[in-house]
Amino acid sequence: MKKIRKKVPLPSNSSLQEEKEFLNLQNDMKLNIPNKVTTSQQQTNTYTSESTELQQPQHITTDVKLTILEGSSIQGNPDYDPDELTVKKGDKITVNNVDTMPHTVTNGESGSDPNSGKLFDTSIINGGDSAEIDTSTVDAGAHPFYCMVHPYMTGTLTVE
Ligand SMILES: [Cu+2]
Repeated sequence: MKKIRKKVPLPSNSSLQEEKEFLNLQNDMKLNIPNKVTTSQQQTNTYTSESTELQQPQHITTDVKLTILEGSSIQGNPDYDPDELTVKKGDKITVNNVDTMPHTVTNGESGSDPNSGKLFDTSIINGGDSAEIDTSTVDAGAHPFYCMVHPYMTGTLTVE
């Protein structure tokens, strides 16, 4: 019994050492050859995927800014900046009213347009406040918009 107990740990130790050496060999092999290749492939893939995402902006939701300029309430003044805004469907538009007067961004030609406010409508944005337009539910196309308070303030939102 004693002899067996002494003999049993010896081979198990040696086999453990062999396993460790074998693992070390495998690690060495991985480190020496395939890992270096993998590392450079990963770096290449990272750059490739980044440039791919940039080339396919429909997968990225962009935060687009629309500014209601100071003095917009006075007819003839510049109002929406930009007047013609183009976004990808799903983009979020942040409307900043930097004027001191309340304004809206409401789809339609005017208040008498039967579709007025049906595609998007910020409702009243007080001076200095902001609002958001979610374009994920807006059909592709060119949509005129106006301000319900000052209907001479007009612009066009194009959703691609
Ligand atoms: Cu207005």
